[in-house]
Amino acid sequence: MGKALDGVRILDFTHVQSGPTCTQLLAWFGADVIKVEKAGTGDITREQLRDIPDADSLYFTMLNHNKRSVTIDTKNPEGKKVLETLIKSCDVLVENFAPGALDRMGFSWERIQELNPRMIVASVKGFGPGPYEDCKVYENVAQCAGGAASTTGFDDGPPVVSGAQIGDSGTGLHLALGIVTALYQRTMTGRGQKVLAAMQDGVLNLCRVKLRDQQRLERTGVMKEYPQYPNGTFGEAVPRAGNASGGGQPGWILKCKGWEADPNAYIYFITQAPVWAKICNVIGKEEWATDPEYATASARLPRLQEIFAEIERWTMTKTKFEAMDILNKYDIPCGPILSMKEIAEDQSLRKTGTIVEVDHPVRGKYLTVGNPIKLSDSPTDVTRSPLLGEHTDEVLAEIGYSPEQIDVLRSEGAI
Ligand code: CAO
Repeated sequence: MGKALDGVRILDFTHVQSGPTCTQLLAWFGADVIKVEKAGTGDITREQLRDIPDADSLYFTMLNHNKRSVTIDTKNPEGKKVLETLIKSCDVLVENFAPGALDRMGFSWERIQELNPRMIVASVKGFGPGPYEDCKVYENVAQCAGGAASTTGFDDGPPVVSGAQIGDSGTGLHLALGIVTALYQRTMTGRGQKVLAAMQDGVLNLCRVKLRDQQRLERTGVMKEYPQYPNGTFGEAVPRAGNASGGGQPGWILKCKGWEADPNAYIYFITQAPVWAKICNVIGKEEWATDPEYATASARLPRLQEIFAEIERWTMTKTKFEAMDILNKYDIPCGPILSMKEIAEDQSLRKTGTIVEVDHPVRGKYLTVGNPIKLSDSPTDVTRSPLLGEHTDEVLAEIGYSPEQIDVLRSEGAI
């Protein structure tokens, strides 16, 4: 079976996390992704957080599947010529260098357009145009600048960053969508275009509900589904909401059996209004289903803490999986707090290809997260990340270089 992006060639100048997640997705959809790296060192993550000496780190291998690697010195005049040939033969150039680095290499938008007017140039930057546009940015900076940190954590504690890499992988996702959209527009216009995904913007897009709440707060001074209501105070900005649900159905994280020893023996419990009577039955508080103090969603809002404490008395008598089994029978929305160990061992995630075991010639077998997006006509086969420069000769031969020319380039240090 073919792949959705068969025939699309990507010149991949990405490094670290945000850019590589984007090009990895495109590779999984069938694009030929040619990763350009510095000779000798390559993507800095190859050696970061290493768990096996001299083997590419999991940081690198888990973000660079299904790609080819070429090493080119982009500051060497002959290396630049190789890149010019590559630019002419590719559809998309993806980069997440610090602001200005691509221009300093001599590959401005204008120059790239001269070489290939169909080229789409896609960039991740920390910030869009404005006071911070020249800043280098990493994941947590984006989480802080995009509104995630100020709205995450508990009211009596400092801002907290999320384990989910919404700044890096989140922005990579945004960029991937921008790229396929630009490819689609190119089928009509014949022209390439610039695609920019700023990490601050990507995080803010994922924090959309918090900007919603900022405006609700300014209008009403209070948000009744927040844990600050009714006893706490609201300030001028959206406060940290602990584990409250971000939507209209109140939820909280509750202890389950074994919580004293197991840091993840918890369940997320949502008191969804349509199943309120069933919740009352399950926890043995049948009277709450008809008591006007508890029977309606609005009557419950000032009593959420008391209600969750009562539900927790029930969840503490069950393991999180026992509680799930019971609650699911009644269509009560809930979710176990799964540890990474439990996720790694989950057989259903293995079956769907969301968790995949990959073999690597240097590091051996390891687990990775496969393609989370499943296309029925474009199945994903996850293949290992490339060794540094593994495909330099192969790719140069494809764009017309003879073995002798490749030898000369190598002796000049261009590749
Ligand atoms: N050959 C020769 N030189 C190369 C090269 C190659 N193949 N590939 C890259 N380089 C050079 C670049 O030209 C640049 O040189 P100059 O600074 O002289 O122009 C240099 O390597 C370093 O690039 P960089 O500035 O992007 O890298 P850094 O380690 O200093 O910064 C980062 C890293 C991530 C902070 C920065 O790239 C950035 O802000 N990127 C945009 C935002 C982003 O994606 N952040 C997410 C990172 S994941 O947490």
